[in-house]
This record gives sequence, C-alpha cells and structure tokens, in this order.
Amino acid sequence: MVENIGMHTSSNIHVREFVEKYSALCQPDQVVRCDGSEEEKQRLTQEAVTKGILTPLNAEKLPGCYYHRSNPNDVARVEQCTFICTPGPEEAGPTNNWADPREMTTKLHAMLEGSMRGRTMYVVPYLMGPAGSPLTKVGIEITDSIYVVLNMRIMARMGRVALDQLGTSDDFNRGIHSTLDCNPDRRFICHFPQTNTIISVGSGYGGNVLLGKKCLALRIGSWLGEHQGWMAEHMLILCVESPEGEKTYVAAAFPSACGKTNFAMMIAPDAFAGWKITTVGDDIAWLWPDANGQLRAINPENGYFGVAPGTNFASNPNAMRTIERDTIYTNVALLPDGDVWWEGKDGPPPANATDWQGRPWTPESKEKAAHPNSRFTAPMLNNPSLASEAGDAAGVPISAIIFGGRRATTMPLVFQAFNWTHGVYLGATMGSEMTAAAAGTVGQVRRDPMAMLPFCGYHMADYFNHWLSIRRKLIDPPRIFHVNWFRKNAAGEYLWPGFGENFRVLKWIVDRCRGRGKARETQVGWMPRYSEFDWRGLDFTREQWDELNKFDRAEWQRELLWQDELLLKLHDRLPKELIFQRELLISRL
Ligand code: GTP
Ligand code: SPV
Ligand code: MN
Repeated sequence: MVENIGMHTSSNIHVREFVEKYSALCQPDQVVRCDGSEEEKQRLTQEAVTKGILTPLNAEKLPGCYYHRSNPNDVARVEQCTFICTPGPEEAGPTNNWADPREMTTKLHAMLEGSMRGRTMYVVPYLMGPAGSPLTKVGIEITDSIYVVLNMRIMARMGRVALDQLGTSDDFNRGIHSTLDCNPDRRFICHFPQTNTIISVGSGYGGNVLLGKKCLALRIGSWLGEHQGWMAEHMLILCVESPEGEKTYVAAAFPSACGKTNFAMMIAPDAFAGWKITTVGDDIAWLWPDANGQLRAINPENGYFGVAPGTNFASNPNAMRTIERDTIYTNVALLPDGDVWWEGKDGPPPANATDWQGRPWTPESKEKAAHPNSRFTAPMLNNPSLASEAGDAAGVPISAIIFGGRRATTMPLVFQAFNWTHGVYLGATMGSEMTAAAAGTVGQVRRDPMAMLPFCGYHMADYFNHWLSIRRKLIDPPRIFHVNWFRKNAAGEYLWPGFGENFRVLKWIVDRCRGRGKARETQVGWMPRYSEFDWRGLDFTREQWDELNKFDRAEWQRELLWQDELLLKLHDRLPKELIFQRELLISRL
C-alpha cells in the first residue's frame, strides 16, 4: 500500500490522476507530495545526508551548502538521448532526434514499470515564471531523486505556490523522471509537446532531470511560444543602469558554457564609477511583444545552475558571493576542511583534495580535480546584483539582443546587425565551439542557431520563421548584435580580457540602442572604431584592437560554407529572408 507523506493529497483532480497513474506504474514504496516548506527542506536534506546523496560542507565557510557527486557516466546533458516526440518527424525537424510518441511512450513505460520499488516517489509542483505573470507555467515533476527535489526547490518557485496558481485547471506540464540504474544505454529525455509531457529516465544530472529548465522552459516552451506568439530563448537578461539612472535591458544568447552567467552578473570596471549592472536572469528568457509593440521578457527561473570552473573573485565576484550559502555543489573537488575547489578558483591549487570522482588529488595529478561541467545550484535571491525587477510579473522591456559564440578565429569582438532580419540571420547562422556542458567533442565548431540547437522543440526553420514573424508585432524592435569574447592569437591566447571588461562592449551596445554610439559600416555589420570605444582605465592598443577585429576574407568564406551545413538541412522550409541575407553577405564580401 502506498503511504502518503507531506502535503495533503492535491485537491486538483488532474494532478491526482496524474500522480495515481504513475505511482501505479512505478510502484514506489511511498509517495511524498512536496509543499516547498522550510520544514520539508530540512527533512529531505537530512535524509539525503543520511543516504550519502549529499555531504554537508564546512558550516562556517559555506553555511547551508552541500556537496554531491553524480555518476561519472552522467555529468552533462546528452543530446543523442534527447527526443522530440511529435506525431510526425517533420515537426521536430532535422536538428532534433525524433521518435513516434506512442512507440516511445510504450518503451518508456516499460522501463518505468516497477522502477521505483524500494524507492520514494516525490511529487514536485513548481512554477516557471513569477506568480501571476501572463507567461508563467505550472509544472508537476514526479521524480525518485531527492537531489532533483532539492535542486528544483532552488531553481523554480516550488510547492504550494504552484498548486495555488493551478487551481482546478489541468493546464500543467506533466514531468516524469526516474533515475533507473543510471545506465547510459537506458537514458532517454523525451518531450511530448502535444500532451505537454516530459519523460526522463536513466540520468540524475542537471538539464536532463531538472525538468522545469531545459525541457519545459526551452523545448516545450519554444513549441508553446510558436503556437501562442511568444519566444522561449536560451538567454540571460540584464539591466544596465547609467550614473544618471537610465535603465536599459539587454538579453543575450550564448551557447552552453559560453559566458551567460558571467555576463549577467558582470561588474563594470572601476573607471566606470556609477554604472551598475543587475541580473534579471542568467540562462533562460521568455519574451513576448506587449500590446504597445514592445518586446518584454521574464526570467522563468528562480535560481542559478552555473558552471563552477573559472568562477573566482576576479572573474565573477557576484557569483562567488551568491554561492557562499544555501548552495548545492555538484562534481567539484572537495577539500579536507569541507570547503570546495575547482580549476580557476582564487589562489593556488590546494595541496590535497578529493576529486569529483572521489579519488585523492594533488596538484601533480594529471586529471582535473573538478569536472569541467561541475556546477553550483544557488538561489537567485543570494545574488548581490539581483535586479529589483527580477520577479516582476510584467517583465522588462528589451532594447538589445546579443548573440555570441566561442570562436578562436573569424569573429570580431562586436558588430551590430543592419536590421532585425539581418540580426535573425546572424543568430540563425551562429557558430560556437562545443563545451563540456554536453557530451561530445569539446572544442569543435558547430552551428548553434540562437544558442538553441539542443533546446528548440520544433523544426528549426519554423523557429527562424517565428523570429521573423515576431518583428511584425514590434513597433521599435530591439537592436541585434553579435559578440565574441574568445578570439585567440597564434599562440592560443585570448585577445580580449573578457569578464568585467565586456562592460565596454555592453556600453557601446547601450549607446547604439539609445542613438548615441558611433559606428562604421562594414561588410558584416556596424562596427565600433577604436576611437569610438570607451577605453578609460584600460590599456588596450590600437594594434591589439586591430588583431581582435581583423577581417579575414578567407575565414569568412569558410564561415559561409560552414553555414551551409545547417542551411541545406533546413532548405525546404528555410525562410527566404535568410537566403537573401546570405546572398547579400556574399555580395558584400
Ligand atoms: P551554461 O550554464 O552552460 O548555459 O553556461 P553560461 O553560458 O552561463 O557560461 P558561464 O558564464 O558559466 O561561463 C562558462 C565558462 O566560460 C566559465 O569557465 C567562464 O569562466 C568562462 N567565461 C565566461 N565569460 C568569459 C569571458 O568573457 N572570457 C573568457 N575568456 N572566458 C569567459
Ligand atoms: C546548459 O547546458 O546550457 C546549462 C546546464 O545551462 S543544463 O541545465 O545541464 O542544461
Ligand atoms: Mn544554459
């Protein structure tokens, strides 16, 4: 007999039916319905510690923080195991894995049958978006992982607040997650947009299992957005406030592990006293044209699931302060005193550590102490630079959209699109080197349109069309830009200091949006002249600038051929605007 713990059985009959259906299938020993309370957090945390799922960290240095190691075979998103299950393959398009929804459901249900015997099933109601926002969505995630519950509690508005918003409606995302035996051969992350359902099995890691994040807020979200006239994007949202108090909101799409969290939490260099950057969101934006033709955005999340390596008090002090308390650390290195460490943290490497796989580590060790995709999960409210607007149901008005990739060659520091359509072309043809955030070949350049290649829940060409159609609902569309912080010289060194210095680029972008910044027209777009950049407090020579922004015709020709890889795949549905943009670029080159 299934025992009920926690909150009263939901009064929503659709939630009840959903939970009953999957508890009958998965056959857990008990069902725990989560209410999001502090008492519940304490109880589940204690249980996770008892079971060895979490290790308490040094209570003085890191109060309320815990450490987790995932299975070494399960450390990142797995794109080859991710499926969009629409009635026909053409809806998912050539950039997604497709499976027949009925066949896939049968296969997954067979794996789920009895999968929670001896385990607890947790029912996690959550909101993506601030309560009361027109775009906010309710999700119910069923999971057998206490780690998932405790992460969801940080990443989303979890518990009673979601059931209150749901009322008696059956309009909620149904998420089912079971870790099974964490076998990569039985790992599937499947999306069923038609029934607003997600089933994830065989993984316990991040974007595979925190179903509100990439699965609902991006894959299902993008599908809903296309049908309902809004956009779900892999974007940070920030606010730039000038010393005079002028606020400009900017959204930026960079692929996974390409700098969104850092950019969203950036601090302007000392020379720019009075300038303030605040964070609305660091990973996902939901955008919609409002009744006045203004593009607005909310961050649907409530926390940060951020990359640890490279995070330090010089690169991202706001993140360092954010993760000082009430944070879950996954796959970083553990120090003897219960502190944590990762490559690129402040100070010299520790003399002794335990690596992300639980093995002894010293600075002489050949392997990294922290996994390159090790992460922190931290509450948004911890962020010292949190924007006061971050929880606003009405969202913020967006003035600029930035696309950017990780490119060692070809791409200059920053340029501005000639117009919205050209900007959509820039986003659509964006390339970036692959990172450790997904299983695959790190460093290899691939096309990652709008940083959404792994996250677009429908046909990528229809997605481009959707971008173009949004323009028709905007009176003064955001200006669109392309940036690259990662260009290297022949010795393999970065040509641009990055991090806080990216503020100079941001300031130029804000000035362009406000009709103040100067630029020259180039083959690829509007670019700042060396003399038009604000260099106060930084010694960066014209020669460095020229190398950083060098236009190499041969590289651009190769770039155009690379774009064909993607454009040919999408050709039968590709909007003609993008074909024309490509032709225009060729003729300018
Ligand atoms: P996801 O959470 O995977 O979506 O990643 P993200 O886009 O938020 O990337 P994040 O800000 O976490 O940065 C990823 C890595 O890039 C970290 O190791 C950073 O230290 C590094 N990084 C971020 N910004 C810069 C930059 O301006 N220059 C350089 N060289 N590295 C950067
Ligand atoms: C990303 O890979 O873009 C992330 C981490 O933000 S995950 O939640 O695992 O997708
Ligand atoms: Mn991301």
